[in-house]
Amino acid sequence: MNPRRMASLLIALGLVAGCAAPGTAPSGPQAVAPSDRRTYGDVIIGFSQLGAESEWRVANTNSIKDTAAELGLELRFSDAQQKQDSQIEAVRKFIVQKVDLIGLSPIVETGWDEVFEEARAAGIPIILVDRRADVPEDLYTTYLGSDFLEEGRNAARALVEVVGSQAEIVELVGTLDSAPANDRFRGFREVLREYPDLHILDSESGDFTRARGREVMDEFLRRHGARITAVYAHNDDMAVGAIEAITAYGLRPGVDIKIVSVDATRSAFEAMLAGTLNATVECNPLLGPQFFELALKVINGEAVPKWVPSHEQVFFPDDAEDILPTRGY
Ligand code: GYE
Repeated sequence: MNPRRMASLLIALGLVAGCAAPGTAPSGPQAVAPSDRRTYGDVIIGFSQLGAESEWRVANTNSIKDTAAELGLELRFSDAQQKQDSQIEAVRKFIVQKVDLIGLSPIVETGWDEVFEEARAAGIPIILVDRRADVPEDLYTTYLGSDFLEEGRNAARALVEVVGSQAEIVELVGTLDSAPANDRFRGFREVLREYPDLHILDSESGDFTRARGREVMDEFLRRHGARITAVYAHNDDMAVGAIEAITAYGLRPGVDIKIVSVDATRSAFEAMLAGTLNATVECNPLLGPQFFELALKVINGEAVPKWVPSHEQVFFPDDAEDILPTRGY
């Protein structure tokens, strides 16, 4: 095993260990008698998706819709197009429609208490999918999603692998007040504390989109020019935008400016093969099967853990050729 692969494996193991974190106590109402058990064919599930801002999100939506179709269950799907108000409206509609359970991927962490209380008063359980909401734990049944803090730490560890212990970093932050942006920001800094010569020169939101990633990177280059030696992007779409900006500026992405990002989409593997991206931290969007399995358990009153974390890895260019053909997103 080459040293890169070994490092990648160790990082992945660290991530798995990091997943045994808080809030794993089982929760759930009384289990129903076996004869009354519901099956996929007779439940209605509402899902409020936050938007379609990234490749990750498109894969996530497809996973939810395709799995529902395979299982033969009725899915009411709503796309909020990046607006929290539309998500709140969708949840209220699902309550009126008396769906059996609501899945929600909250665009931001705060501002959910009232509508979650309404769902609880109507006896409709909520499962948080992908992103957490900052509400009391009894207002949702479980959270299915990644350990974003660990992803931030892994991005920093990967950056150290790539640049050594010295760099002038600019950071493309995800959507402000979203759980992944908050945690990827914090986790990265936790590890950076051990490296006094890794400096964050600048940090700004690119809203998880390729277009904004490019604009913000243009701005960083105007401000700091060739002083920048590394980019940390909170997702691959913004990293791809940054690659475009760096190329247009006349520097070589992946060479003059090293880049580490999060998600591990097909575009990230393609960029690593082209030599323009130096590492990507996996964040798994294919949550459909796990979500509906959890949903049915909850509807049938079975206990589920308070957090179901996804298992994820870190990939470097050495891995790209082997992994790209197997990538499902
Ligand atoms: O990393 C990013 C997307 O919430 C984990 O949202 C998700 C993030 C993902 O737009 O690409």
